[in-house]
Amino acid sequence: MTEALTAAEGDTLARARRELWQAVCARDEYAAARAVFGALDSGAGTEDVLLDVIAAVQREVGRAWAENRFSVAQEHSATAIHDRIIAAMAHRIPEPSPTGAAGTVTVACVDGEWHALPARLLAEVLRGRGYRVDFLGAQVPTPHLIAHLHSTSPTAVALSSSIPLRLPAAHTAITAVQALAIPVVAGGSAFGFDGRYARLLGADAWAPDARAAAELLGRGLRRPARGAVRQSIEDLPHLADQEYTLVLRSRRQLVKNALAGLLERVPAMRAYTDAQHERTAEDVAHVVEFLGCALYTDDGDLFTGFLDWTGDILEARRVPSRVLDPCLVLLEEELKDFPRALGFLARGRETLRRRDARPPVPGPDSSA
Ligand code: B12
Repeated sequence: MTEALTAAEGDTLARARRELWQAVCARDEYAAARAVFGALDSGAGTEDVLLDVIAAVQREVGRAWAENRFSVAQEHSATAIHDRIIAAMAHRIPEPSPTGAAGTVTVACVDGEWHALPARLLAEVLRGRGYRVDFLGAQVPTPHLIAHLHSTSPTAVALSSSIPLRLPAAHTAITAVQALAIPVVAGGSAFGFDGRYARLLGADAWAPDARAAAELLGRGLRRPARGAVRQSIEDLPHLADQEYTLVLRSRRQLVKNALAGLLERVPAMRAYTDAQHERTAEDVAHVVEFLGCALYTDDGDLFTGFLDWTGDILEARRVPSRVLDPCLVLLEEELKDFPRALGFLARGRETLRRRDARPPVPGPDSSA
């Protein structure tokens, strides 16, 4: 929230947040538009409405889904409403000059990244600050991004990613854009709450949110030297052990073997419905992918953080997080010659054990 916000503006934004939340819960796009445009008509700033109303409600949507209060369809509906409201707001902002008084910024999501809304919010904030924004949206394949930049030569590229699984693709994009002597600012939750993965992958800058990104771009970014593409291994020497490459190459077989092993060792699975089998397959694939990502970054926290997050999601759906343990055991057996992977899997199992040992949270009907 901006410090300069007056109490009246704060009230306006708090009211808009409440009304927008109610509107998306009711899947009522007209009420959502009234909440947002009402706040703007009462004098709230566009940037504050984008970040302190829409982004705040969108994060609440994420929490509601994680806690099993919102279905996937409700989350999709809320996101779609926000998307359309942001588009309608965009056309109330005066058009920046053709070159952009402050410069041109290409805003793109990393290859494979579907979370376009955080990038869209950033794009609108930058437009409001006088930048000409070239918004490329979700999952932009790196070769297409590079071909595009050859003809557009922006002042900077803002790369967005929300899910850490996209970090290897982000690395490829960062180094390829920098080879064109265009600086890259990275952002979105994939890069870590403190930007640690943006630094690890050699981005020129990182910002935690759209306001900080605009301020950072306003101070100017140094152009990287034009030259050859840096190889991943130059930034990440641990990749020399090939563990990441081998796990990546065999990931389909790893998932298949883990699922077969689970069927053998977890008798309850034999009674699973097709939908339960499908969800288990998704969870196992996710475990393998996050393990691969931890190997890429050599960061065990990335794997244990994922297990903690999955544990919360499962427990909100009344499934104990310890159901993940047999999958980690099977992967330990499959990856017995991979010391880094074994270290991450051991830490992962410890995370699950610690979760299991926690005292149960009293439910609403608890008499304690
Ligand atoms: C909407 C949504 C989706 C939609 C996205 C639609 C769209 N058009 O964007 C869909 C349905 C596609 C989706 C899919 C998935 N999602 Co999703 N999704 C979300 C949700 C609910 C909201 C995302 C959002 O818009 N956030 C709001 C904005 C405001 O977020 P923000 O990060 O704070 O943005 C600010 C900064 O990050 C910054 N910023 C953003 N980009 C940039 C770039 C630069 C350069 C800079 C400087 C700054 C910057 O500025 C923004 C504004 O200040 C989040 C929950 C959440 N809390 O975010 C989950 C979430 C991100 N999704 C998640 C997951 C797991 C998935 C799936 C894997 C689900 C699945 N099993 O299929 C897939 C993955 C898809 C993929 N390959 O990318 C998890 C990720 C967990 C994790 N361990 O990382 C989350 C956190 C859900 C949760 N609560 O657990 N998702």
